[in-house]
Amino acid sequence: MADVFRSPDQIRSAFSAAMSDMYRTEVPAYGTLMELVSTVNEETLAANPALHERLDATDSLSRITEERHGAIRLGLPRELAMMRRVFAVMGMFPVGYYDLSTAGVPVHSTAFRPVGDESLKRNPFRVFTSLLRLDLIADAGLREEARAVLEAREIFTPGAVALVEKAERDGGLKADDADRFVTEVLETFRWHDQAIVSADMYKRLHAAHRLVADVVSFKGPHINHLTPRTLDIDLVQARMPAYGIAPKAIVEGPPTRQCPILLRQTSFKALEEAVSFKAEDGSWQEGSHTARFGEIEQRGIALTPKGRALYDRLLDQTRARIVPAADGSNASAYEAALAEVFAAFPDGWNEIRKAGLGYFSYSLTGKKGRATDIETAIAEGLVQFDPLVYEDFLPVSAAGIFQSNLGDDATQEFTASPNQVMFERDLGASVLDEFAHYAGIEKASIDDCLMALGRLAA
Ligand code: OOG
Ligand code: NI
Repeated sequence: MADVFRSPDQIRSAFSAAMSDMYRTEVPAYGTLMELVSTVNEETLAANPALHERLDATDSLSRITEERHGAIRLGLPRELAMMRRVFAVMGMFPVGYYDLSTAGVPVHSTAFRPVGDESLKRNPFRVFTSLLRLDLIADAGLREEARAVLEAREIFTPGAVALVEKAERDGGLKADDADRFVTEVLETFRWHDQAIVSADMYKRLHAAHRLVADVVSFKGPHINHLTPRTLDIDLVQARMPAYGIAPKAIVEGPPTRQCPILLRQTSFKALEEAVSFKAEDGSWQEGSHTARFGEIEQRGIALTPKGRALYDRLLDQTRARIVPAADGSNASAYEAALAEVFAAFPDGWNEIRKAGLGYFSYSLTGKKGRATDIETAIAEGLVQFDPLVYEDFLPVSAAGIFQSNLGDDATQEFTASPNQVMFERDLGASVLDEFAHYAGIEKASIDDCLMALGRLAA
């Protein structure tokens, strides 16, 4: 059928691939990192037949090499609201609210990502999307100047806007339009080496906060990193120098474990890139800007509120003992403390499950038998369980990633002021609760098993 709509999953996959191609051309080190990650993933799978088998059995193997997240920073509520509509066409919806002001970064954020088991398996591409908190800029004069610059820019092409409206009106996009949509929307994420402000204004924005300069000075919200998923982040981190890439001092998140939990991330420092600023007389003045970097991540099991509370407590305990220094001088002491404190977090899948710390997906083993509750079914060997992958982000880790790319001078204080109500008003929608979402996937898998066992038994 020629006039059938492209599925949002297909559009997202095409967009993710196009973005990866563009970023590889713009930031060659990203391509190098992709090669390193894919080598390490192949080695890890070859050395772990059991992991290979479970990833294959849960339909998760094929998504891994294609898997990545990116990040952008927006300037105005209307940009955020339009971005929500753009991502919706690709089947990506806002999940979670992250307040980064507590960590000295004047933004708050959400992650646009697919929801639902099927879509995640097809392609889990996500974009961490931040909105600048102009209200946190202390200097009222500068704040209004910045607002005026942002008000005058238009980050979406007319073609992109028209196609979003068409998709909303018709309920989808056909093949031709979907292809044009990908091309048009990609423009918003492109790097621009000509600033839209003068060198003087850039300097003043930069002095307020480097992130303010990054958001306000350019025509659009250039993608600032694209992160492939690795199955062994310690190995990638160790090999980065041999590939000519200098990693940040420590891996953010939990320590190395048998059973990976949540998310571990590391990055390489932002590149200093040539940009030009427009002088009063219309001539261009050479300068530089650092914003774009590389990052890798290893994803583990999604934790329940109870598991997450334990994670947060143990991370706090570690950081009360030792704060990782930006220059890496205490990196091994920090890693040792982290490992020691996290010994309190069970490190076996069944222990994690029994303690109600993580979310799992349940499936039939194929063995015949009867059971009316899931624990009996597991005990009888009728049902098996696999960890559900954590699809979201961690605010402390995100702050660490922001900071490592902003330089030490950027660690300034803001009054902690989470404002989810304001964020959702600007977004034009409420964000999904990540816990409810994982719990729903888990419950559906249990219901499916019990229904099938009931039918088989009948
Ligand atoms: C986003 C940083 C957060 C992550 O992986 O936690 C992030 C940014 O620098 O804009 O991407
Ligand atoms: Ni990231």
